[in-house]
Amino acid sequence: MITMDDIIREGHPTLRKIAKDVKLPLTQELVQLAEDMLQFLKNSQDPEIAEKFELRGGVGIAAPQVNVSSRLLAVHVPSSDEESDEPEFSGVLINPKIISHSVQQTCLPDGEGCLSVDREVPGIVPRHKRITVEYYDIDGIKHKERLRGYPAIVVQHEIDHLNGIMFYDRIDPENPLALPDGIDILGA
Ligand code: 4LI
Ligand code: NI
Repeated sequence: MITMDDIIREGHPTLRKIAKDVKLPLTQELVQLAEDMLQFLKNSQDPEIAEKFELRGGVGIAAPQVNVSSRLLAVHVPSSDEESDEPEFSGVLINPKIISHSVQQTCLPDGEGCLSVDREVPGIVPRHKRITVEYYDIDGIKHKERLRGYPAIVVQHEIDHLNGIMFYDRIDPENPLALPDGIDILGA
């Protein structure tokens, strides 16, 4: 299983590389990695497992964060309503590509965190409010998905990792907490 020891931290050169396209069908090695990454997210969100293995909670992880420079990521966004066990969005995205997006931007009210960043970096991280993303799943099936809100933000954060971009690269260094024009705050 993947634990925090497998996750590389800022300063590691792999986090700044452009990850390579994944060839389909996936090798058995990459199938295992993809399954392990999704399981890591589920484990990190389970209070007992997270405490036992000292996992930090996450809703997204990209292969470069486990030092594999391939265009593959996992997302597991739990349902916002307590009653439902159906996640809002969950899966492995291979060679993901944003094919269109809204002009309207949004951001998380409390900023973004990252499993590869062991500090708080305050600031507005502008993201597209809605995206249409094309990707392949573990079985090599092509998907086209329209996402909004939190899942859209998470997928953009993880696709950034495939391109060597860290969330704080998108914070205005002059005025980190100022809300630029055309950006709303998610949930407000
Ligand atoms: C434990 C169990 C407050 C502070 C609120 C934790 C289950 C921050 C938010 C979680 C913040 C779960 C998250 C992300 C933020 C903050 C990611 C806790 C896991 C909240 C996910 C990729 C940015 C994603 C909303 C500096 C590791 N995740 N919080 N940002 N949660 N989580 N990001 N921001 N301020 N990062 O971190 O997975 S996109 Cl579900
Ligand atoms: Ni990250």
